[in-house]
Amino acid sequence: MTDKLDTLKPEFPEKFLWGGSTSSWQVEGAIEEDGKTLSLMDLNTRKKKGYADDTYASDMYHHYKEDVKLMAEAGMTSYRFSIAWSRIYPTSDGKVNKKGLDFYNNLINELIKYNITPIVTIYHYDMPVWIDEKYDGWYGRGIIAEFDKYCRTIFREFGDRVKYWLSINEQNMQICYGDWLGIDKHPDTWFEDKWKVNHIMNLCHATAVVACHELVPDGKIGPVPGYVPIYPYSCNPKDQIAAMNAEELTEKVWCDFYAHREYSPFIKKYWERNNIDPNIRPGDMQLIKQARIDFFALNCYRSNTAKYCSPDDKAQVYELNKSGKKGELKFPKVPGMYQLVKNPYVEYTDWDWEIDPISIRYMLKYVWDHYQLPMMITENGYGEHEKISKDGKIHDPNRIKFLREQIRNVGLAIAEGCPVIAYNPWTFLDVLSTGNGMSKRYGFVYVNTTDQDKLDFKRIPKDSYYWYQKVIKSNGKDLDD
Ligand code: BGP
Repeated sequence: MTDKLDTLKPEFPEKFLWGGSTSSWQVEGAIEEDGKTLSLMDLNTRKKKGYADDTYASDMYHHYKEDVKLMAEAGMTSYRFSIAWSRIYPTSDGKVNKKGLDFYNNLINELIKYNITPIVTIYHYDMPVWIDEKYDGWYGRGIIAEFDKYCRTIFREFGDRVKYWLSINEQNMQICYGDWLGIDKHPDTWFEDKWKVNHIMNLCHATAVVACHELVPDGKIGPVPGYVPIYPYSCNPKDQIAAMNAEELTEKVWCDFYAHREYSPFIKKYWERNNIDPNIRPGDMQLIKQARIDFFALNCYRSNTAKYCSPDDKAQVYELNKSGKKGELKFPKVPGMYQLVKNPYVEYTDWDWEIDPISIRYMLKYVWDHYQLPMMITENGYGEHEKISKDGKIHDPNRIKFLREQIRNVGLAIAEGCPVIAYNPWTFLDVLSTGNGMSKRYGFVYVNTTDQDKLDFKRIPKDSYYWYQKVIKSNGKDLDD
């Protein structure tokens, strides 16, 4: 395993933040309570057969005090969560919803009471329906001014206590897998449209960065790419170029943009070759140039492996495993660029995700080498089908094994000189999975609700909760069971 790879020992700095991560639509519930209106995610989860809808999710809206207490008892020193835009601005009339602000003020105050540092995502997939109807969502430039207004409101309201801000969750994944994450409205033209949508997202990211630095004293802000390190399948030089192509088109294009505040030569040439016009207008690049990020927040669950794909090959879209039965995932083929393939050196989860703890170390080293910015882990975790055992407990040895090796590799990256501020695995408590509702659980704490039955939302700490408590107490030194 990884500890035999070399003689290094994992290290974690003093005051390292040990936390957990969630997002509003996956955890809160109360989707039409206290003035909140619906988001597209609220509508989507209802449409997907077999998935729990998020009317209740984990009902954190009503359990937040109990949940924060559990975080504190675990010893957590950070909590990464997102704000639901449609709780703050529920309609197009421009009026802020006081009760929405109250909910997040109360949550933040509760965290501060226990010395838990809030890390707040501004946007985590939950587009307000009214924005979509009025401006065509991410397709129209009208969203930019509304996003700016929303950001300024939350920075003014919470910026005295929230110093770490995250702009848009996994923008790269939203663009790469637009159909899955619900932003691709016209599949026939998505190949070109996605770069226009991406540019609008970039402008929103930039307004958030600029406004944060203007309004939050000592505020720091960064993007949250979804990061899947790509290995070449073999030492065939063609596989190496394929891996670099895959890396560019799924993550590097975004990371380069955030760090350098301009589009990379790679993507400009790609647009040129493919006759793509991302619709960059006068003034756009000036705004982008001002958006100097403070750190990278990184979500990392797995790795991918890339192989040469001939230009004459047939294209295949990425079909994710939506059932949790091994073997359903179909890897993509992008003729002339790359294809992804199974990695014979790693094991796979029931959802065909690579179990590869070294990937997180690789990512931290890669991002540090390329951009020299501090980093924090905002997602990393192990999804599993889970039930309460006969003894009333939840035994999750696979999660402990997975996280232990991931944490060890974060510590090894730190020992090699990578500045990492925080580790916030997905998730603190069971939340709705983006693809699989409550059938795919990630939490340290079990929430008693299923896709079929609402039940009582009772919180039951799993074995991994007590294990993580020890890890935190020893500042990452004690990783054993
Ligand atoms: C990330 C998202 C999260 C979360 C996680 C796990 O990409 O930011 O919102 O859902 O993936 O994915 P899933 O729930 O599909 O297993």
